[in-house]
Amino acid sequence: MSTFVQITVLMSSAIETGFQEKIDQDIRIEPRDWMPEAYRKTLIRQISQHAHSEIVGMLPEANWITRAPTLKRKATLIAKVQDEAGHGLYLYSSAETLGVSREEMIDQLHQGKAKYSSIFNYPTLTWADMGAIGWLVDGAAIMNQVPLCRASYGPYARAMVRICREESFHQRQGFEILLVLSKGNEAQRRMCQDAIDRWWWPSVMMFGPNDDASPHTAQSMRWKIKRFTNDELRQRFVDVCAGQVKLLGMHLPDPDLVWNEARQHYDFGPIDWNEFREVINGNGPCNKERLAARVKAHADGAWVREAALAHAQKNSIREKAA
Ligand code: FAQ
Repeated sequence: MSTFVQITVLMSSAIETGFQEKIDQDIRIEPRDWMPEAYRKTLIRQISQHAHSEIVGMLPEANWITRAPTLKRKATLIAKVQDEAGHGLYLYSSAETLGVSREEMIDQLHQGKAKYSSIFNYPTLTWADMGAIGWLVDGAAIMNQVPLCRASYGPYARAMVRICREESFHQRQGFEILLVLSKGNEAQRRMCQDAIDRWWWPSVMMFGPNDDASPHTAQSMRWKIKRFTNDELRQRFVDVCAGQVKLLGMHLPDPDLVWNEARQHYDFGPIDWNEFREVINGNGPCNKERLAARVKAHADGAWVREAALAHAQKNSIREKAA
């Protein structure tokens, strides 16, 4: 090895050590800081998947805006769906600071190359599903996302602060929908239990594969992108929901769910990882419908983007002339 190559190797390993030391000291990494290519790619992968999830996640709930039972419920649901759009936009902006364009990310989604959360490939069959999504899906999202407010990458962590505040409101509105149904008549109580039965296991799967089958967790923990493992967060979620479901007078559809005094946690039954794999590989109940709806919405919105661009260009010409 030539002296020049040796010096270059030594310098880059010193830079890499310095980077990890910053992470270990909880110093935030900002867009202009040096970062290993793998760190940048991991963040682009996770943040863009997260952004896509927020955007595709609008579809199952949007389905019920026209059928919400009261005007107040309709207004709340519209606000919630709009919040999810906002979350998607903050997250795309945050990913853009890593050098990827929004168009590239959206293209990857539309071509079926980028993942989004498995949960949004399930259908919303009744009004109670709006409650179950808020309570369980937003509940799982918060459990996973509050630690992301302390992620090592500044723009991601800062975006997560506002997102988590809004998700917290979403979770409560969902629980309240179920609470009202749980105090209703026999048909309403059945609808409530049925929604919990259908959304429980897909929500448990949202946390991703078990730690020993998760290719990214160990490195993401070293880089403090993730602060807890998939299984740690899943366990917390099960523990919280096992308590909350009692307030509804309902049950979680898991005969193996039992408090384990020694572990100080709930034990729970096996997860159907085959179903999870099918869903993330594009074969869930609604994958094709969701992607087609996204592609159509993007094409239908082309004139808005063109008009906004033309307006911005016109303004900039006027400003220069003034
Ligand atoms: N669905 O090694 P890991 C929301 C993939 S937002 C699909 O464990 P990682 C708000 C994973 O990407 C919900 N794919 O990976 C809302 C990887 O594939 P790749 C979204 C999944 O990244 C509520 C492979 O499996 N939240 O709900 C899933 O370390 C209501 C191996 O997995 C976020 O995105 C899954 N569930 O950990 C909106 C939070 N799980 O890329 C509307 C940020 C895993 O190698 C209505 N993301 N995979 O091809 C994260 O925290 C992490 O990315 C995990 C996965 C925990 C999701």
